[in-house]
Amino acid sequence: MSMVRHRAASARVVAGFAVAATLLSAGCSGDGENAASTTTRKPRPVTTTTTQTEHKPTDLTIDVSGMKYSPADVTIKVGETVTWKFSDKAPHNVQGIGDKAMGINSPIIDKGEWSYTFTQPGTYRYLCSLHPDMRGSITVE
Ligand SMILES: [Cu+2]
Repeated sequence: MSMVRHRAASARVVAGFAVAATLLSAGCSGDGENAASTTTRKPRPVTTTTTQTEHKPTDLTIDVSGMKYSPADVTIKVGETVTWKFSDKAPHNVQGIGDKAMGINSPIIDKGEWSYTFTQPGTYRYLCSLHPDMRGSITVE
């Protein structure tokens, strides 16, 4: 009896496998369940890894304060996400320069953050449209 309860609990841990396990135990209450229980253990590490990948908010943070972006010129890898953290007395934005950087276009932000994920290699220049002397570049390798 206690063995049956244990098997049900481990099936619930792996959500993706739970449906199959439930169907299996509904149709068969014999020794066949032991095989299902062994299989259930394998997906667990995979599920954990997926969760860690999703919890990747930013790869690089650029501070927007003192009327400048710092660091102003950075190099990242394809697929990485840059977050601009706005904390200046004046509001600013991040606006791409040229066709290539057209997708880079944040709202004007007083306090807060804005992120952009770079999926194509190249060099992207940007400025603050309110203070065009504020400039930066992202090189994506
Ligand atoms: Cu500005």
